[in-house]
Amino acid sequence: MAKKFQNFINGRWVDAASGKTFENRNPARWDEVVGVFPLSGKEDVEAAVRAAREAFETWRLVPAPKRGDIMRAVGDLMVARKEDLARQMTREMGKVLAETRGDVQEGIDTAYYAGGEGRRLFGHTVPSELRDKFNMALRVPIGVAGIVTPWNFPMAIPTWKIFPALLCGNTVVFKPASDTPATATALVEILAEAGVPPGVVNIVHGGGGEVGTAIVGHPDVDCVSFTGSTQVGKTIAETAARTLKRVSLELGGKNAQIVMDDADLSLALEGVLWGAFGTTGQRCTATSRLILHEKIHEKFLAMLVDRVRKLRLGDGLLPSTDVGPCVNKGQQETVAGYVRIGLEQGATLLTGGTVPKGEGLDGGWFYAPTVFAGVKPDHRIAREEIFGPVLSVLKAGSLAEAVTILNDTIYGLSSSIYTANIDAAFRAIRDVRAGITYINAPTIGAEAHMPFGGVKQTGNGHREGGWTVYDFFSEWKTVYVDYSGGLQRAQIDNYAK
Ligand code: UN1
Repeated sequence: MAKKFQNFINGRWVDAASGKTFENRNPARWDEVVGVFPLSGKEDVEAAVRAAREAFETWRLVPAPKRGDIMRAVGDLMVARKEDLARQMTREMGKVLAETRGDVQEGIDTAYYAGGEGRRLFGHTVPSELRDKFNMALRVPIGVAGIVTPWNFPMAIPTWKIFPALLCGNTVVFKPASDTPATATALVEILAEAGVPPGVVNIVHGGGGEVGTAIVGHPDVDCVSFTGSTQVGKTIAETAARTLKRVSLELGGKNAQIVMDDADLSLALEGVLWGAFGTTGQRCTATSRLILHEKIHEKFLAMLVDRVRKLRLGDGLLPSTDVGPCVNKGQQETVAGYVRIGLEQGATLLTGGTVPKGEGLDGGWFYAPTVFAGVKPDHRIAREEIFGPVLSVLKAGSLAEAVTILNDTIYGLSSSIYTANIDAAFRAIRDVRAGITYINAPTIGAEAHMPFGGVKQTGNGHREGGWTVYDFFSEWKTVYVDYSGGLQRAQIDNYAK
């Protein structure tokens, strides 16, 4: 019998009001059911929002340093359970154990950062233009935060949002991706165990159409933080606009790595292998395009294809595996669809392009690591996010051309350049339009204490991570204290004549 999971509403574990459920399966071994989860609907969201609203009135009064203590306890529990969390995560979404351990570690880092922030949450004191008057601006919580997260970073991304939201004094209604509900549940168990009071964090499992839409549209949800596709992000922004709620969107990417002719090619090779095929290419930050200087184009391609052919596909729990499966059948089909489009539009398939067969592969949603060369900037595989193990290689004759190609996308999340030339590196830092630029490092590898997010249609201007996410989850309250005992008039008294 598969393990049965529940929603967590107002401090109690409960089934969906409808009693309906859905299964979550291992993408590497499709016959293995990881768990059975509540298929929730509007009613469940209603109950969760009500609980969060009520709990807000007490949680907002808990001193921030005390909330920080709870965050540190959360971090300690995650450290103690790191290995179990990582294994469960690999079982439910497929990426290799080294990466799921990294995913949990990103959550741990975020917890301890939030712990410290409890004693900061700095505001400002500013001189008043009038005598005997004191001006300050304080951070105050917003209210109920709706948190809607994807399956590719089942622990890290929820923690990026939930920990700062809580630390600022908000309460949370959390809808995790239906492909990774077990990791999300484990996170909520930890929060409850660490001392987060009933109603402060609520989890409602189910589909985006039902549960996600209900959260985003709910008038009592004050802000929404979403990571996922650009298409869904736009719908969320439209829906949220009706109640004028604040929305943070982390959406698609079409990230590129440039390799200049003066680069250390073996370093650039390790970078692109990790950036393009880590997490089976299923990262918003994945390297989806490789822009090679024409002078090293042939040589680098030969080095690349040789290594890509040697990548070992398999169950992410096995130490021999380099690349795990796609998260589900739909994602595998999307990848296969883009490979067909690449061929139709005239790109050259150098390796991959198949659903691999063989022992350990037949029962999962695997796709062979794929490299296309001869890709033109107007090809769809150079423009659209694929979210799978497919790398499109383009050629450039100069730094300026490489940067123009890199920028020729509706997205702007991550970017990378390999060069030994410091001028080229700084020109790239200045001219590349992306939220994140790596010099001599791959497009993936964001650290929890740095701002994370993108420009153009990757987002709507907010940043997660580091100190910047605290701006999203708090409001500024401006306070004027007049201790003159009389009426003082700004703009007027000082300029009476
Ligand atoms: C994502 O792809 O959605 O930099 C997040 C990275 C990770 C986070 C990725 N630390 O690739």
